[in-house]
Amino acid sequence: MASSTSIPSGWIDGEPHHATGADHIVVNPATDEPVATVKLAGRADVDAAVAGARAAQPAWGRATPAERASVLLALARAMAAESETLISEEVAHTGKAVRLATEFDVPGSIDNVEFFAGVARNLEGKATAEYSADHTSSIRREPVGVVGTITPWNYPLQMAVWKVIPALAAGCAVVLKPAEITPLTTLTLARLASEAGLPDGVLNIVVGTGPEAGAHLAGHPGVDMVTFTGSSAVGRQVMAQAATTGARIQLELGGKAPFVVFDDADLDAAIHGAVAGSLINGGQDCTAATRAIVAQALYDDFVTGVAELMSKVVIGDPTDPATDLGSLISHAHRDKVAGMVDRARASGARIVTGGTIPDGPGAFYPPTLVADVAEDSEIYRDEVFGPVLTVSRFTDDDDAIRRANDTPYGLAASAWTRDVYRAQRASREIHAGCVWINDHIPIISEMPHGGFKASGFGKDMSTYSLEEYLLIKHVMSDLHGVVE
Ligand code: TXE
Repeated sequence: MASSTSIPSGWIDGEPHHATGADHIVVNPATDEPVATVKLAGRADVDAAVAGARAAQPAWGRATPAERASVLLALARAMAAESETLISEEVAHTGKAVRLATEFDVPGSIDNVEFFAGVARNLEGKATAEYSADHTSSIRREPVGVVGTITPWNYPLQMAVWKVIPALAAGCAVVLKPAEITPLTTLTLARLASEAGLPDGVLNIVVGTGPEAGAHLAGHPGVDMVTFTGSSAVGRQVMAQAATTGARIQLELGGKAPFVVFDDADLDAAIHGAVAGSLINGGQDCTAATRAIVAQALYDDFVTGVAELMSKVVIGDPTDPATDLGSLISHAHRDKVAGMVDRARASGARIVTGGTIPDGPGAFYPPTLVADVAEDSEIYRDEVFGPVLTVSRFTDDDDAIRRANDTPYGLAASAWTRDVYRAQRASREIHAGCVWINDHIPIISEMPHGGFKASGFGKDMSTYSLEEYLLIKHVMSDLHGVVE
């Protein structure tokens, strides 16, 4: 994409929307080169998008499941036909490795669209429930209405799809504000949806900043529900904004996933799982393995094995299919990651590998293993969101579970053991929305994804996600005259 490319500020009522706000330059963080320029959308643009969604929602809500499914299947086909565009845009504005975009972001997004096309046709209420001798009841499922969605920059396409598609399957209309630093694939998704036959106004995009467009959308009286993926701090602000209108909310916030290795674990599998699980998307993944908590007996071998494997990771040009790890999202974000590692080093933790910013352009940061971390240290407690894994020891199983749960977050976790009872105990006692056993990271459309505690509430993906976008209405009819 040429540096001079000017892109729309959004997609409203089935066509590109051009706002008049300040210019924002979308930068490729792997090269520091400009990718595109966008005029930022503001409050008036959000108002126009919400008005478009309100006008379009009733008819879309009345479309049959077959009609909605047919549009979603056409969208999936259109995404597959333009997957090269989606992949190159995703790599250009995030700096992520093309292999990840090719094997995960784009096919995962297409699969999610296909999944909800199927789910849309299984949407059932309940007829003729009998709660009283003189009445008959039915339970109707109705779309929530207009959904305002705010998405982050780490998986721009997948996050948009996870929020938008179940809403569309349920019969809602959507106004989506992507992170303004990664707007490309969200705009393409909206174009493809229109080309696939989605009625005008059912999916609207506004590319603006969080405090301006995002805050206005979250508190908009024309929005019935707000869904958000991002930081815990902003998630709380979004919740407060939505509270001003009483909109329903769903929040997927950060994580600090524990990776618990018991002394009977398959060490080799755990080492590979830790490296893959901590470096996924440069660690800019809310479910990434961040805290390895390892049995004393395996600790030294685990540290040596992980460091060795991390040193083999190929970091560099994201467009090269041989690259494992591209750049982080920005220099500012890399400075945040590097600062946390530097402070860990200064406070006595051992940087076993990585931990140094490489020379040259791009926001690259190497795979980093930080051993012997204190339980009260910043790097152990706070979300780093970079290719950084900490490792610490536990004494016994009680201590392992206590450490796993010793975090405000509760999104994802893994336990590594060959003992079925230990695995069962870990899966019951670790307080997180997802517990993997002997694996860390698989994400499949059927899986409910969403956290506990400071990681938010509600689910993305899975049939549970569709429930988020549906109202339950009880209709009760008096049968006097029919029933003696
Ligand atoms: O996220 P923000 P940032 C975590 C991760 C990362 C940190 C900060 O630890 O280092 O958050 O990232 C919009 N009202 N995660 O600052 O700000 C914003 O424009 C309404 C975890 O980029 O939360 C963007 O569209 N909206 C996470 C979205 O919120 C507002 C993924 C997310 O940005 C707003 C990303 C406001 N006042 C970061 N302020 C995950 N759960 O996967 C900002 N936004």
